[in-house]
Amino acid sequence: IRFGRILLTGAAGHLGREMRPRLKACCDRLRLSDLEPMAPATDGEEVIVADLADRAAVLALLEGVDAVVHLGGVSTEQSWERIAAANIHGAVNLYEAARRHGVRRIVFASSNHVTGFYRQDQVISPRDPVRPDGFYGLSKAFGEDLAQLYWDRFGLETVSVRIGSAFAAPKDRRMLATWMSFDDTERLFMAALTAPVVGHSIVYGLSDNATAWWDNTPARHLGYRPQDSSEVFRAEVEARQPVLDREDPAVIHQGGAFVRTGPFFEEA
Ligand code: NAI
Ligand code: 15L
Repeated sequence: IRFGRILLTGAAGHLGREMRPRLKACCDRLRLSDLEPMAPATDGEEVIVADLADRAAVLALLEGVDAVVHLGGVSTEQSWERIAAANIHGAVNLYEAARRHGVRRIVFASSNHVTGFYRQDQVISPRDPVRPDGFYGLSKAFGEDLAQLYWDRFGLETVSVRIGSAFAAPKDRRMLATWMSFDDTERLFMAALTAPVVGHSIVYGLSDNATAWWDNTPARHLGYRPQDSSEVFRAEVEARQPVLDREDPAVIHQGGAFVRTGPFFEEA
């Protein structure tokens, strides 16, 4: 499948920069947007600086768009005000603009922090109840509910990808379970964009890691087949982090350090 115009939000970010050339390869025009400056547009690209919290700007941004890969937003635990502006108001602005412009499908970068308070000895699936580990995870849970609402009421399809840790390599022992390579991220986004019927589907974003806490069976219809594994990094990662404090909530829970960081603690 080749797309007409895809909108990539969060294009100045870490994952956005990685996905830019990969998405460009599957569409005629790639519209790139972020709050921050981006590399200038090349052939077939459009670059638009916009704040997701700005309703009018987001309405204009979605004009002529066929599908969206929505990576834009606050990506860590920060003040509620910043999270609410980008991930709550920004998400509502995006979905409402997408509905008004007849966009068919959105791939939403949700996060494993939607279920960060499950323990690392539990294997969960997208059907288990959410257990956000902070305001950030809570805002992503809101984004998933928003996607469900826009599917149920308006037939706007979404794949919510609860990304684990999408980095060049796992940074610590936890990420041996949560890691998703950039190539697998591309495979998962492509599967989410092209699967014939998705409604609102939720899938965890991880590679074919030897240890994993997430069972993606309910999302098998997407046809995502990860090709990479964190196992090649295990020896090096375990040597770098030889001892784990088993009393530490960050070691016990799937969300890692997110379960004990954030504005709650800054105010204490
Ligand atoms: P990032 O923080 O590098 O990129 C996010 C981008 O969104 C930034 O360029 C930022 O300027 C932009 N942004 C923030 N607020 C905005 C606003 N109000 N209006 C317009 N743009 C705004 O994060 P990263 O790692 O690239 O992640 C991309 C997405 O994937 C994020 O939504 C993040 O929550 C999600 N995610 C990423 C994971 C990872 O391992 N990289 C794991 C789980 C989720
Ligand atoms: C996320 O949601 C963050 O955006 C990312 O920076 C990582 O920390 C990731 O989760 C993770 O859980 O490793």
